[in-house]
Amino acid sequence: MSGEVHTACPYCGVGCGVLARLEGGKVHVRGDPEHPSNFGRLCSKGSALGETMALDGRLLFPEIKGQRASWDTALDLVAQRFTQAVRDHGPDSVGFYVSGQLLTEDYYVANKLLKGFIGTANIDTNSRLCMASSVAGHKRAFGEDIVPVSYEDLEQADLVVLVGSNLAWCHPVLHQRLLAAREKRGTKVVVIDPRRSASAEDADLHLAIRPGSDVLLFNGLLAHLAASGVTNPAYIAAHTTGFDAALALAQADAPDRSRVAKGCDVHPADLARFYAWFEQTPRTVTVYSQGVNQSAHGTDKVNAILNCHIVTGRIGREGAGPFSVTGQPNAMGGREVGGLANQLAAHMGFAAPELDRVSRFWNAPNLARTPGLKAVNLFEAARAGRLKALWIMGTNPAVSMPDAGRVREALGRCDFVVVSDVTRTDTTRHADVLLPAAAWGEKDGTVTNSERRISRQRAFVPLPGECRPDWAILSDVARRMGFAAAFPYRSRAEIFREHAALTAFENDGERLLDLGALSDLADADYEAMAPVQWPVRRGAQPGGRLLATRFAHPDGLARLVPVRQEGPARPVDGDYPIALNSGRLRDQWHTMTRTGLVPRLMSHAPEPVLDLARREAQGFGLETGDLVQVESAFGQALARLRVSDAQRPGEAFLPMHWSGLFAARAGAGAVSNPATDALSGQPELKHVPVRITQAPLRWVGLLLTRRDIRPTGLLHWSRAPVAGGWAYELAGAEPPKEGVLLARALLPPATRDALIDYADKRAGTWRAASLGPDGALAEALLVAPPGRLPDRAWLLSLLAAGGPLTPSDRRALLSGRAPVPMPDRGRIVCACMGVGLNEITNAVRNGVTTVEAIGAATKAGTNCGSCRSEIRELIHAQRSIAAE
Ligand SMILES: Nc1nc2c(c(=O)[nH]1)N[C@H]1C(S)=C(S)[C@@H](COP(=O)(O)OP(=O)(O)OC[C@H]3O[C@@H](n4cnc5c(=O)[nH]c(N)nc54)[C@H](O)[C@@H]3O)O[C@H]1N2
Ligand SMILES: Nc1nc2c(c(=O)[nH]1)N[C@H]1C(S)=C(S)[C@@H](COP(=O)(O)OP(=O)(O)OC[C@H]3O[C@@H](n4cnc5c(=O)[nH]c(N)nc54)[C@H](O)[C@@H]3O)O[C@H]1N2
Ligand code: SF4
Ligand SMILES: [Mo]
Repeated sequence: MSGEVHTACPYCGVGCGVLARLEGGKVHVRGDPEHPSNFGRLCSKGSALGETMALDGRLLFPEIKGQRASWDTALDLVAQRFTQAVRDHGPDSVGFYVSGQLLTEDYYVANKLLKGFIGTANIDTNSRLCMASSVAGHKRAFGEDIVPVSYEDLEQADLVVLVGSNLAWCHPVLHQRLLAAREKRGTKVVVIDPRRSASAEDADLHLAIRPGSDVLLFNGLLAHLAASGVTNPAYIAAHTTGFDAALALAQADAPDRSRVAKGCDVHPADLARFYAWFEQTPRTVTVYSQGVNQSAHGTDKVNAILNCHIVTGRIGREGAGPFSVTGQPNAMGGREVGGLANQLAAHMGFAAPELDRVSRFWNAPNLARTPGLKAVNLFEAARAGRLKALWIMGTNPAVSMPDAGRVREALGRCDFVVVSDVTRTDTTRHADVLLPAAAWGEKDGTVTNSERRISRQRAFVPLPGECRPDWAILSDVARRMGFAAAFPYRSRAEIFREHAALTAFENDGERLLDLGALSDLADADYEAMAPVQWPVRRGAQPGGRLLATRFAHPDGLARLVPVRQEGPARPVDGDYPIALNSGRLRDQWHTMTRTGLVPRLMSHAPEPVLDLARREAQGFGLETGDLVQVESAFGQALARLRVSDAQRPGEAFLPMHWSGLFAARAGAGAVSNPATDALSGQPELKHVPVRITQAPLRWVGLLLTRRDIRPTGLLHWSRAPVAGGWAYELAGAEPPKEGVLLARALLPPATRDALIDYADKRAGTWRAASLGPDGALAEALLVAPPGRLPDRAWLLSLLAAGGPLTPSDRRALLSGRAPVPMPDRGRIVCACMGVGLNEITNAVRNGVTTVEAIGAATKAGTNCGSCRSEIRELIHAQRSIAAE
């Protein structure tokens, strides 16, 4: 244990405990066996954390207009420009756009500075794209944004319903906990998702509903529960209001089951099975995530689900409850401090008594009195010139916002843009002032996970360059703007205590968020703080289930909210006939700023791939491997096509991850619709009508290089880190001769003459390579007509080997033929053990038939387990090919 620091994973909202240690200049991580979120487990991303910590590409110094500047100059400028904008145009002319990846202390200071002292509520967060509909739904039903359940409930449930949640890939350790519990108690798992996701692969029942038809499905369930007599009249009478109206609208929406089956486009028998299981299982947990939230009717979807739990009294009890899982490591912490534009602070809003209370607590006479602009409107205000100064922290809106092209335009037009980040991104390109923040492993503070558990993230490496933690940067700007008295912070502990005190301030139990017992934590206790679930009231046991009988509305009753099924913000039509869905891949985190640097994480999905339903692929004459253009009314993207039986007819899926640093134009953001839910302001990121056409390709290429470059002038490129450097896929619409010139221009001028340079005019292929001064392969470039690139395994092995080439390798480079055929492992399926697709399918061909036996034969799936559903699918697929 010596030298190991207890910290928490900076990726998903599961909030796994990590033990990290620096040894021999390398960071080693393992799961913390004592952490109650993961008990020692980590997923593929968490286990690769040590590989993301190299400093190349890190921002190490402040910059003004791209030139290095001192902290003093940079912060003076930020303070001066924000002050000037407020003076000339009023407080609403400035804004912050922050992130669920900030620590609670950072978040608290940002919120207090803008709402309390600058005097505008124009602070919004990437949680607007993520959790806003759940927040709005919780507030409507419960009176407060409360997640009532704990992870244990998932293990104690007999039925787990995953709605719009790909838990297997997005909350992998929680999913592994669920699967382990299922082994013991036979839990049934139902997945409700238009797409056959990895989670659906593992489920007992998958309802591939029509996108956006969740309200109808749950209205039908509510009507069914009422008709079958499992609603709980005593509970409804004592603890809720609105039952009759909610039921009446549900019955009008879903008069009979066949109407629901038709509307949701699922088999009536499957629907009946789901309804019967739900009806018969008191211990039911419904997990929901972005398939619910990221919709123009996300809030109604949330309430449709909550209604079914409330009317059966299945809330706040062992093994029962609705469970909105958070995405980011500190999405929950951000909601606690009030990082959303329509929250004030500490679960308080803008009602007069709350304004009064917070302004007295902060001693802030200038407190913002009304909600501020939500993300989409905030950027629109910047585009329209109303927002004069914008500070972006810990998020990459140029990639992750819907209609991202318009957001880039907004960033270009805004007078003054400050970006705090740890690395260069598509957003930092627009920064007037760029501030280098402390990254994971360097920063220190608290985060709250999906089950309301507060954990410490601890530093275990020194701050590199001139990096500083976000809270310190913000406090310095606050002081420079004249608010020194309110921002005296010298440590994170001081900030945390103040935040905890605010949650308990004049709180006689009406706000469930209460961290009162932590408000006088000594510095040493803060340093040593063990994970703790809130509430942490003075004189009470911390944590536990919430909302069994008392809700946070003033009358203590839950609201049953009548909701009606509505269509998508923009339906498909003749011009844009395909419904495009978007979301996550197993081994990538968001815009790839960290996970995109790790070869073994990138190898699961090395290229941007669009999954398109077989029916449309056939109709359009498209095949797996084609490069396709995806166009919506908002923008376009280019990706490799995969014909998919996991998509419903008429539907396609594009990962959200690719940014301009990893591909020419493969981002889902540019294509996505900025239309939002009227209540929550959350955009409909899961549905946009598109058309899909073949890209006009005349040549393709592969560049292997040790350099980190960003090609320009090409129709298409994408890249992936590989051992020893990068692999760039290139493609163009020009005649191959011009393609060669374009591709060649990517090589460094100095080495262009020192190339092995060979063209086979008849075959239309061309290849080049150069060696570094050390005699090792430095660059290799292949250009060929589409589909004709030679096998690359050998070239990749040369780049990986790194040493001087042998004479036979040199001869082989000249001849273009590998000296010995190299086995191709194929795309990596198991990232932990590095096992490729071909190794697994070979094992199946040799008669291996179970996931366990694949593990024994190849080691695949034996570490974190997140690839096991994919292995199961591969076994099925291989065996059905064999059976044909
Ligand atoms: N590997 C990985 N894990 C992550 C992240 C990551 O980047 N990578 N990010 C984290 C974050 S911030 C978040 S928010 C979570 C997100 O976690 P999830 O919400 O589980 O992930 P998504 O892939 O965005 O979307 C979930 C599913 O919603 C489905 N869906 C689309 N439309 C509908 C619909 O109309 N109805 C229903 N019922 N389902 C629909 C999609 O097909 C998709 O499978 O993941 C967290 N974990
Ligand atoms: N089409 C489509 N778009 C989506 C989604 C989708 O499903 N489909 N999902 C949406 C969701 S749920 C989310 S949460 C968003 C996520 O989208 P983003 O928030 O834009 O994604 P990240 O890549 O995580 O950006 C985080 C940035 O913060 C930086 N960073 C990391 N740590 C720190 C720190 O301590 N301090 C500072 N200052 N910076 C730091 C990282 O380098 C990175 O640039 O994307 C949304 N966009
Ligand atoms: S499950 Fe989430 S928190 Fe746990 S290791 Fe994986 S990414 Fe990190
Ligand atoms: Mo998210």
